[in-house]
Amino acid sequence: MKNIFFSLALASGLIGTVAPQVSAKPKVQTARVVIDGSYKPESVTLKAGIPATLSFTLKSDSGCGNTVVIPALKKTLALKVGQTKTVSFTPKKNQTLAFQCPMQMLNGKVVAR
Ligand SMILES: [Cu+2]
Repeated sequence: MKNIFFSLALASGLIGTVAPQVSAKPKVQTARVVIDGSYKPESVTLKAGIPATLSFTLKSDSGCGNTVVIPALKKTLALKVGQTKTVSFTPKKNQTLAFQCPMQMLNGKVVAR
């Protein structure tokens, strides 16, 4: 990645005018959803292009809400009370990812900007 940037920067004459930003690690953004009969919050906003970790914590027995389905990621998380499970992905710009119970009675979403 660094080499590619360097070559591009050289080719486009950027070197000398813009200092390359070489960060040690890519940033990771995190978001949490608590399931307590409903999703709290029901809508999560993430930044596009930055790796994200989204966690679901089951606070109380929420029936079929104990299972979270994220169709866009082909993920199904089965939770026990007190348990937290996470999914990791990199949201794309203007992407909306739904998360829901298997019967789609509980509905939440991740919006990437
Ligand atoms: Cu349901």
